[in-house]
Amino acid sequence: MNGSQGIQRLLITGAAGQLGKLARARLHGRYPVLRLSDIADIAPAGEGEEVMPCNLADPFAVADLCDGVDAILHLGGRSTEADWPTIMAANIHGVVNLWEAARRSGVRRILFASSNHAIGLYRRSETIDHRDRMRPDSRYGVSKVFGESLAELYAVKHGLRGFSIRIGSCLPEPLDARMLSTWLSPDDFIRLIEVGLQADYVYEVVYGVSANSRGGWWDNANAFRLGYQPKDDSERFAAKVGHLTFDHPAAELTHGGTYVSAEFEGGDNAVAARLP
Ligand code: NAI
Ligand code: 15L
Repeated sequence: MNGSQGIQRLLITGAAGQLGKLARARLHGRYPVLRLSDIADIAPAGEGEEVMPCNLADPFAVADLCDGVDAILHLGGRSTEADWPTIMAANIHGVVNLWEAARRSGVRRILFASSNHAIGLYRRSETIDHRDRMRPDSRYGVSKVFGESLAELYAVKHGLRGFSIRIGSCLPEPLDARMLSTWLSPDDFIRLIEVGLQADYVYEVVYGVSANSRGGWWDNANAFRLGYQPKDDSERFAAKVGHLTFDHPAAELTHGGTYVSAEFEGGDNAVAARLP
């Protein structure tokens, strides 16, 4: 095996989305074929690319999508909080369909875009690693817990390598004080994807976060062990956004921020009583 682990065709789901467009641009030419898929419109295929529109909630379409694929970067689905039917279709039925089709097609590894909202209920005063139990902060976070569990099941029982990346906040710049701790730069995102596509593992959980001076919420030793070397630090944006905090204690106390405070029933006493 060379550095690309013999990957001939890499499927990127969510290719029309923010991270999908980034991955498409940055992984172009690294593998013989990028298969790009989304429910939304995608820019036409260029050299070394295939475009296959697909609703992940449709098992038959997903079966076709996985045919001939060696590895998957799974970015598709609902990327923020939503009602249950929306979450169920894209992030529950969608991942079941994808992993099952991947298993049947002989796909060898799937990188899963999980989220910090799978562990969003932890307090900022706590440092957690990949072994701490998941504590989702939203319906969206529950769907990421489900996806991680599914990935581990298929890795152990079926030999389909799984790499769950609990992404913090991946965008060009942090937008508020919380993101000074959760920021994942676009360059570090690609570095972590490369580790996931190349490293030797059965199933791993890593944090998608840069080398932020204000880190400390997530001990990312597991990612470093596998070869991740983040280079960016949010600190250069601190003066710009460091004063931007939230007005709800549940948001300000926790890793998940406003995903925790949204729909939080009860006042400050309830926050103190229910957030251990
Ligand atoms: P995005 O919302 O820009 O992209 C998601 C894409 O999935 C969209 O293009 C959408 O059309 C597609 N999609 C939604 N439902 C679908 C369905 N039923 N079938 C097929 N495609 C469907 O989100 P973004 O920011 O690019 O995130 C990518 C992944 O990374 C998501 O899974 C998100 O949960 C995860 N993530 C992203 C973070 C970030 O900071 N951008 C942080 C944590 C996790
Ligand atoms: C996520 O999971 C979302 O996909 C993204 O839009 C941000 O909200 C991010 O988490 C975050 O926590 O900043």
